[in-house]
Amino acid sequence: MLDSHFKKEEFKKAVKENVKMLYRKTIDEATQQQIFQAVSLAVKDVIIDNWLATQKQYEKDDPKIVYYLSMEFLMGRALGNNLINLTAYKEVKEALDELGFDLNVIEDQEPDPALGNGGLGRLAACFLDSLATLGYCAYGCGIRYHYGLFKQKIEDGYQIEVPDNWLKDGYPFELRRPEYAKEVKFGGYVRVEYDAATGRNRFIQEGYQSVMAIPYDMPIVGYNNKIVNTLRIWDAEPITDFRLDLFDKGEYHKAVEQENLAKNIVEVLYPNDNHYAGKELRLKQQYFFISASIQEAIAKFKKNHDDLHDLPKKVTFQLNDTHPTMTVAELMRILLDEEGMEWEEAWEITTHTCAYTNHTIMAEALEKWPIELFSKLLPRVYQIIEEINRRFILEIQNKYPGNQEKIQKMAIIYDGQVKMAHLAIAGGYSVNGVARLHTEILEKQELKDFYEMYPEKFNNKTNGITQRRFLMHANPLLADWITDHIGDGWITNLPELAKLKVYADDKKALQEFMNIKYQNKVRLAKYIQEHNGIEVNPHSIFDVQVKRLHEYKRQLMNILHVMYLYNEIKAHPEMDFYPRTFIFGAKAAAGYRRAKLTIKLINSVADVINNDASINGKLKVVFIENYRVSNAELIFAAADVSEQISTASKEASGTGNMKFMLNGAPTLGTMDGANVEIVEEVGAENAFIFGLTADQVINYENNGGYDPMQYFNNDPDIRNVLMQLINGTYSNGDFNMFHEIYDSLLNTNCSDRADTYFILADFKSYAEAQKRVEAAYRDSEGWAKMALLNTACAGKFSSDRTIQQYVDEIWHLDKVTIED
Ligand code: H2P
Repeated sequence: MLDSHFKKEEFKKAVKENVKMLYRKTIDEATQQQIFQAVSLAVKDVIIDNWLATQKQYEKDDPKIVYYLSMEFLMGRALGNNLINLTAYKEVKEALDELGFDLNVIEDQEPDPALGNGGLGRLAACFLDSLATLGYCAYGCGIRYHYGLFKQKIEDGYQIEVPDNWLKDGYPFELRRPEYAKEVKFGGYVRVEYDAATGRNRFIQEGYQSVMAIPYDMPIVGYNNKIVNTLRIWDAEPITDFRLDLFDKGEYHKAVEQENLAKNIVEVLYPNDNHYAGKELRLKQQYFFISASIQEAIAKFKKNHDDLHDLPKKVTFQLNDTHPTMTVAELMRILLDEEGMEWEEAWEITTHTCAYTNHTIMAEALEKWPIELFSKLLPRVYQIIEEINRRFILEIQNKYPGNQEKIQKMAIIYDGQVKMAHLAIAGGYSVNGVARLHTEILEKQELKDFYEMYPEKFNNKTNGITQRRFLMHANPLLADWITDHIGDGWITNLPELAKLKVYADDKKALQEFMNIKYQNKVRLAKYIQEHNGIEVNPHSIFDVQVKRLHEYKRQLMNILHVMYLYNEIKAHPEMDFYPRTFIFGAKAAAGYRRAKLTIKLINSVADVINNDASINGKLKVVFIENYRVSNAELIFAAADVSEQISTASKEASGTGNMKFMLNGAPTLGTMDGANVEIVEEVGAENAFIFGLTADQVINYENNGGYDPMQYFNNDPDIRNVLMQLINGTYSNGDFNMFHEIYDSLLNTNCSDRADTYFILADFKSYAEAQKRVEAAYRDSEGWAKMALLNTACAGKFSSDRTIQQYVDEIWHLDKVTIED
């Protein structure tokens, strides 16, 4: 299956040569990091041949291109994944063995490129994998942040953020492409000039500052098909290192400013997904990468097409959330100002080229930029948005004559703010949600007015994940076992997993399946021992919640329930209790106080429980430090129970839920996001569902009537647990430490509605579902069957399926195969 020139002996030779060339060392003298670099370079060499061949094929076939525009790409490590997709993993492992190295250890040398916060960025990464594997021409476009998402350290139970200098040793899988550099302009003013020749005004931006956007390309290797696509991330450099002309004119200050602009703009990823903070630098980042990406896309199009009116036939810009919405205005600017088009024709092209994905209904995420900030930073782009808005309001008036309320609710510019979601909807041809329930909520609730106006634009694309990373790479034992039983078709056609269903009553198969789970639990237990110094029992139930820390995801409900269980065990020492290990992993946005306090609470509860010898290790709590793609892979493979417990209606889709399912962990969750579809696939009897429905939550939100105090007053278990937040049980007698959390639930002195996320309303039904989990786990054969059926029914949740739906229903791309 390997490229013929990718032979073991040659590969070993290449590694040795690379070590020599890069470090003037022999292989025995090199550090593991140096070996990683040398191995990666040898792998890159193979990739580059395929990359070239892919480019040639694209030039020949001229397929339609999708540009996936995203502020975030949470790629995770590339070496192992590239080897998997080159179908060279086992061979390279052997080759390295022969050289005396362990591939796993070498892989661990790679920094996790963490250019994203959570699900949104990881989805983008899975999509790139599927696009390449399915043979579609796609570019990911983003930012080459010098610092990715912070590294999390836990000190005294608190999260400490440490900068993630992922580029410090050099990243072997990137390629600097200065030949495609683009200038991006900020600030200044717009001079209008009448052009007698055309009879039109020309708009010229003057007095601006600018930076050069320099692309770095990363290869995206398709699975076993020789296709290599490109993730293009933009770095910023000053136009000239030292603007002597300005310096001479005494404008030293300006020259330095320009240099600083370049330095700051790509310095760091905002660690605040789902939360709009209104920072000027963030707006600069957005325009920076969008302007560079769109300029480059147009330049590329013009290289082999004469008529820009054909752009929608050949190009689609997919906007990953509203962060890249500037695309609409920037494309208009290029078509109007640089290509000399009339408004109507430019608008026609733009609205057939841009498409928008919504990832959340959380109001805090809605991007609204103050017009002063916006118009000062992007004067020409702002003018264009004003004109888009003027025309859009006319359209609304036309459709709803005299209806002022519609204008208030739908205008792009209103109340001194530019509303990015409205621009994205008006300026594109598609709006999609990321799970069926989420799309329904968008249509009926959040974006109702827009849905009524443009029903044809709305559609659903339920998220997916790539099985190449989250099964093949993450769980090689299970991957091999599956292939032994049903062949390897599942690697590119995940629904084939359904063939496993025939083993649901096969005792031997079930035992093998659970034995693999056990080995993965041992692997994770070792990691926990090494990283947390906590010993966990691999025979206990591994109950896992890993995801960004946010109140709506309700890590708090989980830990409150652990406190409740602990109370139960203490009160009834004789109680038959199946040993449990509750595992958490989560980063909290640096400025999100309550989320950070929840981390402290989890760690404090862990401290008390893990050190209480009287409970004989029946309960353990582990907070895994620095949750990220690489340790996620270990965690998913080892989980028994998948905690997906968001307040119904709040989690747009979730993708972790799919990764757990694929690895044979049943869902303990609410009917939220893609959980609904997971239950539909696997059957309600193979999941543990509890809690308010989305309709019930929305009803409370719209009509009131929820009173958490009632639960506090009427339920002694709940009261007991909440009192422990303020009586020092978990804070060495400090009554104040967790008071804020207590207040947030009961509103004794806090301003927002008490218990915004309905934790007390769902608590008992959650605890009851947890009891069902325990009972089910005791029946080991029944559990094994349930676990296996989860894997067998995960076929729908491949990002290959998601991407094929985007292609069929939104993008209409052409499939490409590489001719030998
Ligand atoms: C978000 C949503 C998830 C969704 C993901 C990808 C923003 O991710 O909340 O429900 O699955 O996008 O569409 P996250 O919360 O994990 O950062």
